[in-house]
Amino acid sequence: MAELEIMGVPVSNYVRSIRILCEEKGITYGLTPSPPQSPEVKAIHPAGQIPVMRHGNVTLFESKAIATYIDRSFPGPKFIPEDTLGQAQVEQWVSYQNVKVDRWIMREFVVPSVFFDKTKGPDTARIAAALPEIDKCCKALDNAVAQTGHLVGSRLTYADINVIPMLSTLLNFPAGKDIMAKYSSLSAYVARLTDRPSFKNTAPPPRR
Ligand SMILES: N[C@@H](CCC(=O)N[C@@H](CS)C(=O)NCC(=O)O)C(=O)O
Repeated sequence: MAELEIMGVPVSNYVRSIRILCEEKGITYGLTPSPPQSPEVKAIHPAGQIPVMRHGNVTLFESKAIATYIDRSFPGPKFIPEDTLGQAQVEQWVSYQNVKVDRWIMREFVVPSVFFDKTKGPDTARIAAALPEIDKCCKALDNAVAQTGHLVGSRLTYADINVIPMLSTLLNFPAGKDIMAKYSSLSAYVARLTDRPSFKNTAPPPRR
């Protein structure tokens, strides 16, 4: 089989989710640390976003599509259930996470907290406005994992793998820790998932 190549910088939450999936499945893959909007990424993703994937003659963009391809094409445990309901539930959570959780945690909170014009400082109003929305996301996720410790059924699926890099990043910030501390089931879930070798093996290098 041709080698699987994942393209994208390791700090990206979506790149990390794809890498966690590969680790959980025991797949050997190459990581090319291409930034968003680089020529090689734009050659595959029309909007220049990461991750993108190359496998022999196959190229794909959008992390959920890449995850589906990898889960179905490679041997190892399945992280997208085969049954219709389980499959739809993974789809449901991944859509919610991409539209709400990624938006409020990553785009409206983490990114403006870390990357800002040094002469102006961070946009504190924008960051503060994200906090109640992050709280709503955490409440919904806490409720969802309370029964089985997972989002879909009672085992790890791509619904968990897609969200864990977002939630673990939230914990790097005091305001994020305060929100998480309100939700005991979600806190236990994050602690368990971040203790897995797949999470530890995909840690991005520390920021300089
Ligand atoms: N829906 C896309 C989102 C990917 C995404 O937002 N990637 C970010 C990095 S985590 C990116 O490329 N940002 C740069 C940009 O949008 O130009 C997916 O699931 O792959």
